[in-house]
Amino acid sequence: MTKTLTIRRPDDWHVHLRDGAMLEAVARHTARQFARAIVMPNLSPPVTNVELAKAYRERIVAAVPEGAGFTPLMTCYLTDNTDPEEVRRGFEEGVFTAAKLYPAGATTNSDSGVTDVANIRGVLEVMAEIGMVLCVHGEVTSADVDVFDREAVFIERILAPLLKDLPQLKVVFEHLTSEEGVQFVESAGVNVAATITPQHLHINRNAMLVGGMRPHAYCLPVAKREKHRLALRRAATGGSAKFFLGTDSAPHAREAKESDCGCAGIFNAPFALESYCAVFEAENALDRFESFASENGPKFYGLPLNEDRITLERNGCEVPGVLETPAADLVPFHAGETLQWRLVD
Ligand code: OTD
Ligand code: ZN
Ligand code: ZN
Repeated sequence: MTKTLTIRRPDDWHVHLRDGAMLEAVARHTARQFARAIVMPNLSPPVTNVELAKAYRERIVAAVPEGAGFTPLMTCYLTDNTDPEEVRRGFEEGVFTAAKLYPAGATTNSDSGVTDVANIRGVLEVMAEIGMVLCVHGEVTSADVDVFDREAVFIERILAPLLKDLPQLKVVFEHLTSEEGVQFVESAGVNVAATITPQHLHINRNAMLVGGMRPHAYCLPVAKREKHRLALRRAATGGSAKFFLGTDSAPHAREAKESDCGCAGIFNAPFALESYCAVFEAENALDRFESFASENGPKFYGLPLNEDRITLERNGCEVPGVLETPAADLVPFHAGETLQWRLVD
């Protein structure tokens, strides 16, 4: 008999849905798997105020197949000039679920990000006061810091001092990639949690660099040494409520990745649950998959749990080598592989 796993419908607490033709091409994949998703605001230009977020939310809803029952949760892109009262208003009106801190230059479309957290002190004070979540891209950008060390240095230089200064602030350390990150989140207060992507549970930096350069394994923060991947697997599958699902699915056209300066980002939305499920099975932790995927996130955000259920079947799932879409050819995470679990539609 085929093994099955039925769990509360999960949410994706970190996704890039893009805009225009790319949004049309990718939104369906997220909506098929998840009830809600925290939508990252790094469009060009970025989603920096309430009006832009409302309009973007409408475009997302229009791009999702009818009857999908999918709710996008919007985030505000913080800049050096963000008005604290705009953030408060967006949160109180139910437009913003969270705000996003991109250190300027840290990742795709982060040039308008924050150059010094001191510049958003007023915004963060308001967020701490109203209980609004700060989503953090936790990497420093200084040229003198090695790209593999940027997360650990961010903790030391930025995040630890920030939480000392504002101990009530709710922080999600996004796409955690390091053992130092895991230890920091575990030892911080209940107001600090983290998302973990499928790729950082599956691959270490060898996947990018051994046997040739593999642009489809390149994302930011970059995958690190094996010991970091193992720490992330322990964190995700260990039962702590501080860690939850956030795919960081970040589609780019195939030719933009396979280039002399390839874009960062892994497109994992089409088979995200299948990918996570493989990890939980390998770690003998399928009984903890539901809390990671469907409970810890909403509890941290103070949102209700989803009431409907999804089922995964263990009868094989072939991941295509490429998805041809009107927007672009997209190479998904696990391209050409067979995963064991498959989401039943
Ligand atoms: N990382 N690519 C992108 C965002 C993320 O840092 C991230 O959240 C992107 O393309 O938007 C990536 O590698
Ligand atoms: Zn990021
Ligand atoms: Zn991201």
